Amino acid sequence: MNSKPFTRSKTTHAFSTLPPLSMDGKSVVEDFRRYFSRTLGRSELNEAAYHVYTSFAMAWRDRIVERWKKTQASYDAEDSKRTYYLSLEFLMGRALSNAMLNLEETSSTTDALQKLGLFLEEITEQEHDAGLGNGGLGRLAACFLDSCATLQLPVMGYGLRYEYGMFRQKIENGYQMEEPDHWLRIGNPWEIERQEFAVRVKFGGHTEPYTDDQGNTRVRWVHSHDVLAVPYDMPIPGYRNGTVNTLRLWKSTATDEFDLDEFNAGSYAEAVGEKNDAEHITMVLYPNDASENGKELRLRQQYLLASASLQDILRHWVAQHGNDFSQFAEKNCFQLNDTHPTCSVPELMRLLIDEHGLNWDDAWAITSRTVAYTNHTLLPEALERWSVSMFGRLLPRLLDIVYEINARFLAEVSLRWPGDSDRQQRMSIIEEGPEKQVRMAYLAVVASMSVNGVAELHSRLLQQHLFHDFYELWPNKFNNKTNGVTPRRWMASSNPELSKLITSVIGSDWITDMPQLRKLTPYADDAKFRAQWRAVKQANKARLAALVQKDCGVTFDVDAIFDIQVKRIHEYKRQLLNVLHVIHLYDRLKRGERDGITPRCVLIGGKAAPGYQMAKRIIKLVNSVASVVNDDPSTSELLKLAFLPDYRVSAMEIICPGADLSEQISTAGKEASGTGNMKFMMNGAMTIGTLDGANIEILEEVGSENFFLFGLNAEEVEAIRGHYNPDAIIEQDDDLARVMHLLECGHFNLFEPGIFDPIIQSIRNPHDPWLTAADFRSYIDAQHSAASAYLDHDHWTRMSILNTAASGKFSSDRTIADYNREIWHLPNMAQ
Ligand code: IMK
Repeated sequence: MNSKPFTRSKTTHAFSTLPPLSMDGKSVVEDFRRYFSRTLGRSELNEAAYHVYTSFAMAWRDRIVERWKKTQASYDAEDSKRTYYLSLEFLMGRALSNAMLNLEETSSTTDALQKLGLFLEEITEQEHDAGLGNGGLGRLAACFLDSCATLQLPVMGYGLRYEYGMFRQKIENGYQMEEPDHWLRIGNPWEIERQEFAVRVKFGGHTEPYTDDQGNTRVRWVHSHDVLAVPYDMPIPGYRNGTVNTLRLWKSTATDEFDLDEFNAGSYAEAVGEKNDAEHITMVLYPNDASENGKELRLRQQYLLASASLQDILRHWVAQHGNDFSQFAEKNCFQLNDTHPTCSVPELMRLLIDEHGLNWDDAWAITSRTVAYTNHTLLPEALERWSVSMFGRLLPRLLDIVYEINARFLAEVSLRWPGDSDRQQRMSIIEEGPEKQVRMAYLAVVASMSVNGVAELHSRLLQQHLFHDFYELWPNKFNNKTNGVTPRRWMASSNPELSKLITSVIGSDWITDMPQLRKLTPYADDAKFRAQWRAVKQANKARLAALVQKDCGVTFDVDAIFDIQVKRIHEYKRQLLNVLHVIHLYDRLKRGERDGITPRCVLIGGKAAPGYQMAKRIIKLVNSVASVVNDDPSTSELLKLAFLPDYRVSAMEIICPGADLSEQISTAGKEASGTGNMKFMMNGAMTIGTLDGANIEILEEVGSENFFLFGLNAEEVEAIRGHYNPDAIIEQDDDLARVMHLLECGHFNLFEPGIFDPIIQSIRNPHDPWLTAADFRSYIDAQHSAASAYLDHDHWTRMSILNTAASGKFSSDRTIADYNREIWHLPNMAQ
């Protein structure tokens, strides 16, 4: 690439010794004005809200860049061990308010802005969410980066710079409509393009043996169609500690070579067409959460990330150590965010062997000591498999290597279990059958030094079921890392009033030491503190009600219980069970049963994968039930239901502070962890939930008297299969029978007959994997307890305080400390 350094005299190092920028609000705002009027060339403040945001962000970026360069220089100087977090998704959300919080913005900024007639909140509102992820898995990656920078660990994220992030969801006539999310259209002030580090990535072609200068037989990958991967860096500031880490995102472009033959034959357009193909690779995020789709373009994305990132890391290694890889495994770690970046395993082998001349054993010793794999789901439909024929066509050299890894692995299996060919077949990385498949999860397990699940139950189920054979072979590889979320974004930034109240009684150290929240426990008995706590919650509910009014046109009364379920729409998450409860309440109200009914506002939000028909129908059902319930004057005083369109990170920042009740109602054994559950808990919501994922640990921390538990546990769910009879359950339960009758007689779809038949059938299906009818009764009972508990405001507020007080475990700082202590072993790098 064009990375020739600028010829310079000795005096030009003055470049790197610019005086530090002042953090004073007046100086920030001065810089903002200069960017606005001179760099962006704008004049009327009120005509260009977006440019106001951009120039304000640029002023803050300058202050981050100084710290960023220092941090990176210190990592290079120390030559410390590093971890690379490889992920196809980083759901970053907005950056500006996070940057201001972490750099310790002072109120003088707000004052200086106000002198110009500008309000900070209006400015931050202009920023478009960076929605480069689907849900929990992508947001976890973002929370982890925040914690790594806050704990001052040398960790770098590698991902893809999708031109289009998660689609924008519109609701028309109750149905989900998808619109493209062109988040970069108006520019992104938080990224720095680094053309000088662009790398070439190969696709297609074939492999051939050759003899090198020393007479060794080696392999080369030839006649490939190459694309160029260009990195864009985003800063990840730690919390008030001078550390700024890096998230490096790759954009694919064409190499600047044209097919000269085609070009000269007059096929100019065809020659340029190749450019187009290359640019498509990072065009759009696949919008599937916890399900795979097997498309070739997705495999191209996965390989682009793996190859570009590893080439980048090896280039950096060689620049510092030359071609000596003896210390590489001690100094590097690759954490795979699910199997999506697992091409990194054969790609690291390829680069070490083909490009750097190592032999197989040395390359494998490095790979199998540096790679670690996190599994994020047990759902079979989400386990990635690539057809061998497609894999070999696109990545011929990698397929050779995968076969070699498998052959050596199966030899190890047969030494451990001689003659057990069943087991060999079960454990093979290549699944035999009419269409041979590469099992990416097995490849990841075989190559990794660590395999972890994301909550205690999930990690246990991985060992007992999905990876049982591997657990028997290598019990020590397996471990748990219960997820967490960052308290900076999810409390300090999104709930400033609650944070202030907490800090007023226990000081501010909790922001980086969440277990300190336990000090709030005695304040649950303090009437004055409870009144303050409740006042904050009511104000947050008012803010949420305003959002619901604006985006749904539904009026929420802040004195009602706010009952909220926001997450991807998926059958296993059982939004349907939630709707059945709403129908049940509606039915009771219509029958005049008002005693003991607590006014309730139910909010459901989330996106359905565009190809997931059942999930889309559930959205339609929510909207249909909502219009009947909200429009009926005999029920709407006491019961409201709203579907919030376009649920995303910035919406959650308003939602979780205003929640009373958090719905975590998945079929036990199906939700690997959940992380929304943690955000609600920290902000003082009570959980109604099953014994699934991290709910179990939430219950353990807060105690069963402060949690509404219901439903079958994971063992009972497995035990019921084969003799589950939903029709009998419905017949024996009058409430459920009435709910089913309202659905079946078409009460919610009078003008669209039949549209909910597939949903009704799924509830009545004895093979319903999600067991909706099985948990109905205990769910209704738990909801009833929650409603009664809410009527005693004082008691509820007590429980709310105790939930926040018990939420310390669910900080991603704790999770990252666990990863570091047990897997990464990185030094703390105080700046
Ligand atoms: C999610 C899980 O569904 C959540 O339970 C978990 O909290 C979160 O990951 C973070 O660990 C997307 C996925 C996935 C598997 C595949 C794909 N698991 C999760 N999102 C594509």
